[in-house]
Amino acid sequence: EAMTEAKRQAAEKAIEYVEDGGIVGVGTGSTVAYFIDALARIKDRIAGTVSSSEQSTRRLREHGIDVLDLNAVGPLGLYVDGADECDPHKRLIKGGGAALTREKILAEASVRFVCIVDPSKRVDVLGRFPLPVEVIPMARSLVARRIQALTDGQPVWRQDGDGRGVVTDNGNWILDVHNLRIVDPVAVERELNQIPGVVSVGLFARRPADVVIVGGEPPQVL
Ligand code: DER
Repeated sequence: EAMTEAKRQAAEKAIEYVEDGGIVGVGTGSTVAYFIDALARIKDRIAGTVSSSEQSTRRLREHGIDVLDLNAVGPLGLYVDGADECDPHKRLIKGGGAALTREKILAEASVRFVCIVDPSKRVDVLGRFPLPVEVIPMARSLVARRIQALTDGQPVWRQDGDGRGVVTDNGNWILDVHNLRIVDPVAVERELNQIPGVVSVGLFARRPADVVIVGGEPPQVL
């Protein structure tokens, strides 16, 4: 259907940003899955990748693409990842795939962050999508109380299909904060980041995307 085609179009356009001999930072999610499949077609042109999740690592390795340790490679020339929401300033909500912490680390390590989205991700104000927050398990109650005090949001612990709490690649839990209208994303990111027990917040505002590719015929580059 249309959005799937748009995800693929955005992902394939992102290949144009891959430098010969470069090491590519790879995000997580269904749009990035199309990017990984496209990257496989040019894998001999790159020196390898750094991955933001076990999920993406599996897909990369299935294609025979090298996955390297971030600590062994230094700054990345390029990071490609999806988003749950993108505002007009290229600030994002991410974390729908529970990989926000490693995604944010790779975005921070990258010179150019290229975000690939289908048109449904574009919003004027962030917050219709529940804001993911990664939380250290022993601080679950404290963090939920603090977020309720700080925002008029409704925090809900993310569960998998069987009603069990989702545990991230880092062994933490995810709190999805509903009903936020985030007019100042940098301030909200800073406020929530300071709560002891919060590992990371799914707001990419202090360090927004550098390029946003919106799938379509032709794809739109913002
Ligand atoms: O979890 C994430 O941050 C993903 O990048 C997510 O935001 C995008 O997932 P999708 O490409 O499957 O919509």
